[in-house]
Amino acid sequence: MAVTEEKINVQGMSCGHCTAAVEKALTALPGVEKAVADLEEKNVTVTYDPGQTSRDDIVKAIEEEGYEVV
Ligand SMILES: [Cu+2]
Repeated sequence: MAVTEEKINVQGMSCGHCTAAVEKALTALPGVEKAVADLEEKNVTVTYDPGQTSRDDIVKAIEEEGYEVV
């Protein structure tokens, strides 16, 4: 199965707990292999199978954690 890697800009992450929360929420989604949040760059790089999870699902999971996708 082909996976895709996408960098998503996230606003509101202010410490290591925030990046951990975002990473945890995303890796819990089906088809997400890897999620690496970068506090300084204010983004998260997600490696996922677009056949199982869409970008919209990812955005929704981030927003449900209380962060904003820009
Ligand atoms: Cu925090």
